[in-house]
Amino acid sequence: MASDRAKPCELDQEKYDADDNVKIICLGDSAVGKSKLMERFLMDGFRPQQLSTYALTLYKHTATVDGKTILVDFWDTAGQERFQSMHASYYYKAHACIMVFDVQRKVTYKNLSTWYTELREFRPEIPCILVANKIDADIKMTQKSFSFARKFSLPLYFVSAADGTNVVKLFNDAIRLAVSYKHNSQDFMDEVLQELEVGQAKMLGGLKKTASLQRDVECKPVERLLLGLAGGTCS
Ligand SMILES: Nc1nc2c(ncn2[C@@H]2O[C@H](COP(=O)(O)OP(=O)(O)O)[C@@H](O)[C@H]2O)c(=O)[nH]1
Ligand SMILES: [Mg+2]
Repeated sequence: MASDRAKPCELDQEKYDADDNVKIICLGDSAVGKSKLMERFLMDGFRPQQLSTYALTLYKHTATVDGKTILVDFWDTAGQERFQSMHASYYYKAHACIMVFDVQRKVTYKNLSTWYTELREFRPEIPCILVANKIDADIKMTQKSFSFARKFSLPLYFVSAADGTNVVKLFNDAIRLAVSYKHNSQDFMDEVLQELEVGQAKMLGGLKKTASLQRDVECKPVERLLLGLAGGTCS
């Protein structure tokens, strides 16, 4: 853990109490693709603010949710995750969490439990999205079911920062979840989980009818996402 320092002015976190401000944090092992995901989402005109003294990068973004302008700060680590732990101020006042693992490195999936435990220590209630990144490198991984997501009822998104699959959906959903958490509402999380469940049921039904679907290349990002949850196959 980093040592305690005086709160820097760039990090005035009281602003996150304001109605139109949300803070979304990103967790996961080194090199799972956290920074690349943010850069991919914010590609057009992102303004990363490197606060190297604090092992932190802030990505500022403006979103519109239900007609309201929302100022989003995405918090990204700058190496502190190597120590498998973040400073308490990283979690402070966060409204949602994006937790990433790399489908090519099993250990990053195993380490999710350490990250999740620490997250819940500081933020017991905030929405958390689980992200399986780098599916471009191994598309078969989208057919696997990852029990960690089920165990903690976390929505699971299969994404690729490299080719952009599901990235916009992931971040837009994270923003909506952060806003609905702020408004004390579970509604959008229910919607997200229901969407995944319906997709799963449909997929399982489809698989009963058709033993083999020969359309891997036609899979749309959202289908891939649902396929993984269904433990189904797309080829
Ligand atoms: N194939 C592939 N490589 C990725 C993807 N996302 C990130 N990477 C690579 O993984 C490495 C680590 O990415 P980075 O964003 O720095 O990880 P971080 O430490 O979690 O922030 C870099 O070499 C990236 O180019 C992806 O979706 N697919
Ligand atoms: Mg990084």
